[in-house]
Amino acid sequence: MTPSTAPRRSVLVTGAAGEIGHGLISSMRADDVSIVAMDLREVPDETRKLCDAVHLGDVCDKNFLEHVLTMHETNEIYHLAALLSSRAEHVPETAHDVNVQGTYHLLRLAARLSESWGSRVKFIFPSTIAVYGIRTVEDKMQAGALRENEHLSPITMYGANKLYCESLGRYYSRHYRQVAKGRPEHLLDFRCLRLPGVIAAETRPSGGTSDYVPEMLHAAAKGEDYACFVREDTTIPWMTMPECVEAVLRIAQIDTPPHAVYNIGSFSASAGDFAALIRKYFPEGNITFEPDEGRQALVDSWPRDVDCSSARNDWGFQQKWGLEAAMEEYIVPAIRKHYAPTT
Ligand code: AKB
Repeated sequence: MTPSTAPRRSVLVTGAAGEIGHGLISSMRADDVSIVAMDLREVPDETRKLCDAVHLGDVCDKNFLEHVLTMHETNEIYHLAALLSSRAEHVPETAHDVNVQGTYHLLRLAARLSESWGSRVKFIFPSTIAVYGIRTVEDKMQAGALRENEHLSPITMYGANKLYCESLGRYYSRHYRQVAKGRPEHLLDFRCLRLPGVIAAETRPSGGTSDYVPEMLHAAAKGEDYACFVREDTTIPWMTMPECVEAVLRIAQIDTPPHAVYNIGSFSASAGDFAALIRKYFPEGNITFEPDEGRQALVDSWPRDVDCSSARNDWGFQQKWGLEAAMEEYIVPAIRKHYAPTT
C-alpha cells in the first residue's frame, strides 16, 4: 500500500465547551485526526478526554491564538466560539469583540499559516439564520423559505457580527490582497453554514434565542413546568444536533464548494407544534406561553424557513428527519436516555 502523502489532519476547535463543540469532537474522534480544543470556559471531561490538547483562553487574545495555532501546526479550524443572539443583546460591545475581533484574528492567522505551510488551511465557520432580518411578521409569512441572498438586514448584534464575518471569510479565501503584487499563492479555505435552531438531547444551550425549544424539551423530560418566552405561532427552521454535526463535517471534507456560504435546515416548525408533540411524549411537564416582547422581536425577524437547494445541489446536503421523525427517532429516545436514572 502506498503511504498517504496528505498531511495529518490537525484540527483546532474553538468554543469546544459549547453544544456543537461537544457533538463535533465526539464525532470526529473516530477519524485519524489530532484534536486541539480551546475555550474560555472549562471543557467538560467527556470532551476533554477525546482531545489531544486543551487550551483555556480568550479568542480575543491574538498572542494566545497565535501560540496555539503554531504550536499544533493546525491545518483545519472549526471556529465555534461566539456569544449567541440573546446574550449578545445584553452585552453588545463584548459580543462584537468576541464574534468579530476573535474571528478576524483567527482568519488573519489562518491566512498567514496557509501562506507559510504552502497549503490552504480550512476554516469552518457556523453562521446563523440571525443574519436575516425581516421587517414584519406578515412579510415573514409571505417570504417563505429564504435563499442565501435575501433579506440580509439583521436586527441583532449577533446577526450583524456573523454576516460581516461571512464576508470577511469570503474575502480572505477568495480576494485577499487582490491587487497586491506579492499576493500569496495559497489563500485560506473558508466554508460556512448558516445554521437554524439546533436541538441536542445531551446538552443544553445558553444565550441563544432559539433556546425555547430545547428548554421546553428538557423541562418536560424532567417533569418540570415551562413558560415559553415566544408566542405559540412563532416559526423558524430547525435541525437536530446529529444532523448539524454531520453537515459541518461534510462541508469540511468535500472538494472545493462553489459558494462560501450555505443555508441548511431540516424542517420548519412553530413553538406550538413542538409543544403539542412534547406534551404527547412527556405529559408530566406543563408548557405555557408567556412571550417576552424583546426576545419575540428577534425571532420574528428570522425566516420561517430557509431554502437549502444550493447545499443540496452543490454538496449533497440532505435533511434526515422532519419534525415528527426527529422527535420519534432521535430527540425523545436520546433525551429519555440522558435523564434515565443511572444504576
Ligand atoms: C441563537 O438563538 O442565537 C442561535 C442561532 C439561531 O443562531 N441558536
